[in-house]
Amino acid sequence: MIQPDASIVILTGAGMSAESGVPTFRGVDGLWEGHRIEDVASPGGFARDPDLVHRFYNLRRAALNHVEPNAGHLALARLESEWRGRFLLVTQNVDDLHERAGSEKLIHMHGELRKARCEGCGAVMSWTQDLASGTRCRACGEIGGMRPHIVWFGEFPFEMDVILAALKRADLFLCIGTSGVVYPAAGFAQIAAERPNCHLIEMNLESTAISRQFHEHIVGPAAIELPKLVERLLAKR
Ligand code: BV8
Repeated sequence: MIQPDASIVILTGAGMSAESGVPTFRGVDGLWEGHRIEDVASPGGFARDPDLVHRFYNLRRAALNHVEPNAGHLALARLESEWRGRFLLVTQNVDDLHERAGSEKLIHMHGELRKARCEGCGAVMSWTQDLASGTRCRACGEIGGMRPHIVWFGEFPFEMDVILAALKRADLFLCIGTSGVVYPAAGFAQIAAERPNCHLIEMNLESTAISRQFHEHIVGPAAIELPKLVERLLAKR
């Protein structure tokens, strides 16, 4: 029974954006143009072949111009705006569909496709065009230091302190559309479960590497199941 003033923490993965037409990682078997994604989305991969990595992100950034938030994104934005208790949405996704649906209490723990960062001066800036090795930093004017503002494999995810604090006081942990393979996100359910009365719900098309950690499983597409779950949660107020 989720109280109306309960504290909710939500984690989303690539399955959240699948019905918007954004391919999941498992969907491509973790490969892109024959490269293992861990090799492309890594500091080593960027050092070895920066233009290959820029191309990987340029294609995905450009694809964002042709996708829209789905009913699942809109349902989470509605829950945030109408929920009286604490609310935090943590996404592993680097697309901007949650914010375009209206979500505000949102952390992109793995970064954002539509942002770039200068390794020279550290500036993070909104970026919708292509990036390349010769791109000049808009802040310091240097060339050669620009990279996607993305957390690669082997790099530290963003705002882990805020996320861990929220998990430790969560009354409901809802995990949507993630295969539960990538850490530390895959370990969040275990942290939430340490709080005695926290209720854990997993929403996915299939069981995952972390399914056994959840009390409740909603099997089905997020764009269909999430609006129904939000309706249920808000009806109890
Ligand atoms: C870290 C940005 C230390 C990039 C991403 C060995 C060697 C080296 C490293 C490691 C190692 N073992 C473990 C590690 C750590 C590593 C890791 O976990 N590796 C894995 C491969 C084993 N992790 C890291 O390196 C992380 N950093 O550990 O730093 C640290 C430790 C603790 C605390 C602080 C620091 C950094 C990881 C971040 C990497 N960057 N993204 C980019 O996007 O290009 S990860 C990227 O892949 C995504 O962000 C996402 O997290 C992950 C893909 O996972 P999912 O989102 O789950 O997507 P997937 O396709 O797998 O699954 C989709 C699911 O949706 C499926 O279950 C499917 O059934 C479901 N679905 C599909 N359609 C729908 C649906 N569900 C509902 N409705 C639908 N319609």
